[in-house]
Amino acid sequence: MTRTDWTRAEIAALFDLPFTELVFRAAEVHRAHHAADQVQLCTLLSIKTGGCPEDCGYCAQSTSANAGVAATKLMDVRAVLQSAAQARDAGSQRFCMGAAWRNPKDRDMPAIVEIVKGVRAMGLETCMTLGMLTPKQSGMLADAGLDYYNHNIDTSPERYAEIITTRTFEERLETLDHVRTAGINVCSGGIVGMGEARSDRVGFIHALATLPSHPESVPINALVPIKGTVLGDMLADTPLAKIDDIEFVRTVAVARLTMPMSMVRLSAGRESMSDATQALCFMAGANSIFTGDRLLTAANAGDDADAALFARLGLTAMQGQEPMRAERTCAAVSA
Ligand code: SAM
Ligand code: DTB
Ligand code: SF4
Repeated sequence: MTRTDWTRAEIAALFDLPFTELVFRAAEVHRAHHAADQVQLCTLLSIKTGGCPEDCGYCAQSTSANAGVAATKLMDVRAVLQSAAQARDAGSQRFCMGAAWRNPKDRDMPAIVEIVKGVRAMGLETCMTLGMLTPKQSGMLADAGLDYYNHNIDTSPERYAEIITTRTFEERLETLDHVRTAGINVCSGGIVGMGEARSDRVGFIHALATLPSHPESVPINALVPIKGTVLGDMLADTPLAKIDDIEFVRTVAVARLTMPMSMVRLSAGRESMSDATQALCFMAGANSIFTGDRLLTAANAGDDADAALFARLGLTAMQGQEPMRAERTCAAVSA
């Protein structure tokens, strides 16, 4: 039975464990619920880039940033399907499509629905991240057969307003609730390395692990510091704020321990991560990555580097599907 009644003190105590003990415990939990030598491959495509009215301090696609990202319109359905076919042929299991929107407009929905149906018909799992959704839009995506919706909580509730001022943490939870209610699997995680304190990492994992049901996928991104974004520029000025690799691995391990059934994705930031750090993340329970040489706007490790890494570590690409609906919890948030 997975727990959704974690306390912050319990999560802080996990972070405080001796590193080898923490990784050992996380590896045990990983092996109890997953094939530990298999890693899920997901491919990202930005289907609508830039010009976003939100002011997320990490993001190159915000109109508040000055990162040289040109705004585009929503991609043509056929072009999206072409990219999806390439991803499938490269061995990807899930195709994740992102749009730089605060929320989709109702007039965007028919094209989005067509994209979901088309990608799904190719035998790929579908994931979309389009910003905030209404219950009606969530229902339309569910009816189209969308498998996952990505909507990150990004950091601790108390730090949220320092990173994003154009929406609230509460609004994030509302969309997650709409998605869950519509019957779509939830993908939600966040970013570490934004100059936060360990207590924020505790609060971030606590918020995810005490949702009424754990997200089926939990992306843990290491901040990609992009010049022209608030956080990218801050980190360039204060390099000491960069997160320590061991602390990053601890975060992955605590996510694995508190959300045993979830897929924990080692997401953005792998391009500048050593093989040794990535190996520790896989040891600590990460079992999913983004493949390809591009994330949304930033560079990713690339298929050749990943093939070499997998060969070096004896990892294989996950085939077929993890259970479509991960175990549901019934414990109250904090009874
Ligand atoms: N606009 C949608 C939204 O915000 O929900 C979807 C796209 S948004 C780019 C998806 C996620 O990417 C963000 O929530 C954030 O966690 C992650 N992300 C964005 N920029 C990043 C960066 N520079 N480094 C690491 N992660 C980043
Ligand atoms: C997630 O948690 N990470 C992905 C995906 N969900 C959409 C996005 C990472 C973006 C990294 C920065 C960029 O490419 O602009
Ligand atoms: Fe917009 Fe998403 Fe970037 Fe925030 S993270 S600025 S919502 S695209």
